[in-house]
Amino acid sequence: MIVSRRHLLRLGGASAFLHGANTAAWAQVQPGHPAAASPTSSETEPTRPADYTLRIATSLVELGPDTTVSTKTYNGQFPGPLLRLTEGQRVTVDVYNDTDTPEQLHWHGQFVTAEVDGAAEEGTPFIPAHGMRRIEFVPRPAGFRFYHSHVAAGTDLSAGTYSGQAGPLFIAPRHDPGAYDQEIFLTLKEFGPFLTRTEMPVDMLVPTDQVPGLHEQSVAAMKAALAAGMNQGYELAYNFFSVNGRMLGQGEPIRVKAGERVLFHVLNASATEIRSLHLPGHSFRVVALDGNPVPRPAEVPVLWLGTAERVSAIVEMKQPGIWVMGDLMDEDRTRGMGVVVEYAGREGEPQWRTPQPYRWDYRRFAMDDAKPQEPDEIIDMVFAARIGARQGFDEFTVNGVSFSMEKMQPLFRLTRGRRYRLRMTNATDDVHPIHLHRHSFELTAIAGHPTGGVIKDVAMLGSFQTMAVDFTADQPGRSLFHCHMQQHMDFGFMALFDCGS
Ligand SMILES: [Cu+2]
Repeated sequence: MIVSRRHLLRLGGASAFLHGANTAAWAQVQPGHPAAASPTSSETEPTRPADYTLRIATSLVELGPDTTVSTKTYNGQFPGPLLRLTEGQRVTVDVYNDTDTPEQLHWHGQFVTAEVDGAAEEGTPFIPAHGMRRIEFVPRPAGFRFYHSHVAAGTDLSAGTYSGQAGPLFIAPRHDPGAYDQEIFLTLKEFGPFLTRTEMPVDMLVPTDQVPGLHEQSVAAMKAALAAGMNQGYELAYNFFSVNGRMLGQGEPIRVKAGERVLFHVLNASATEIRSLHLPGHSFRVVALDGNPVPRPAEVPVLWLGTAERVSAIVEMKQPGIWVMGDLMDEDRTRGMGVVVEYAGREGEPQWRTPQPYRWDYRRFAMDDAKPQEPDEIIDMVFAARIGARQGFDEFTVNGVSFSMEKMQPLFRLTRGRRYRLRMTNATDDVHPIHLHRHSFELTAIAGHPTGGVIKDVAMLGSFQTMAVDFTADQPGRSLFHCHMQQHMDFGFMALFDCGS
């Protein structure tokens, strides 16, 4: 999805090509829903069209001339249409579900009500199979967000974020910095998932300090499980790799001119994978993480993004040529995880050069003398795994509790207005991109090192490491906390915060 600013202005935003679906399905708007209660809804203006219409259906995605996959998408395309909203300006969205299974559409990174957020665990009604929901919300905060399916997939590798249900969403701030020539959205995504027992460990975070003893405990637990006849839990692997739904070399290149400043909004829409991005001969000046401006923009040679993370970075185009911008993992990049960057007037084969190893450190973008305010309360959380314990998958626990989709019991009670610190310990050997719904949080310690000023909604917690994040409980109702890797959340790695009504 490559959209110049002028082009967007001409279209009047994405809505110009999203209008048009009928709104006759009013009767299916659920009672008690804000749209149903609103005086401008069905009773007075039954034909008022929605600002946006999203339609969930199984469709074909042509990753390349010889490779087409069948998957559930929004509006028959992958990624879903870029939604450009304005902070504070209420929107109405009709979501139609043309599939045989109920769906949830999650507005990732936004401060919306539990009724709208798109998580059954919080109480959001499902979009019924062959039905629709009209939802209404006030977009905020400004920045790069996204929307995606939020149903449990379990062993169904066609469901949830394994499918093509993901799309970028940008909430325009009231004051646009405007210091760039082109703005380009990149959605990184694999298709064709399958299960394996081979794990590809990714070791790319700093600081590297681990909690003493946890690694040894994990090795001992694995040995005991194997001795008891258990198998190592399933891991996800993929057949196809793409940027904006196209394998490397199969889509339109990104066309640039020497001297241009290009603002990239990169979304890792993978169901389970950590992704990286490098453009040989160039560096990324990271200006925002998860859509939130960082206190200290900094240049890095490589971007690393956990599942559902976003990075906004400006690249100064000063190495004319034809380049591969792609993932560091050779196998994944050559099979599609990349996109060609083409300077005007240049020709030839796209060039790739492997950079020096580069470790990702959120503190690079933090305040120099970070002194986060003391929270009102500290919540300790320990994440652990039971090897291969559920349907051959590892079962995850938060403070000893594996989340039950049947009971949906809140594990933590919050008091509105109080500031909380989640002090997390990862007792597993995986990196977990932890995510809190309906709030942003501030990174306040990474592996025991204090930090401050970086505001996110997903953050990678390293294996056997600790991390602390602070947030203010300013959203009534339930907010879901979970690891964003689909198989981890499906097999227990979720917890509900209840902030009353
Ligand atoms: Cu996880």
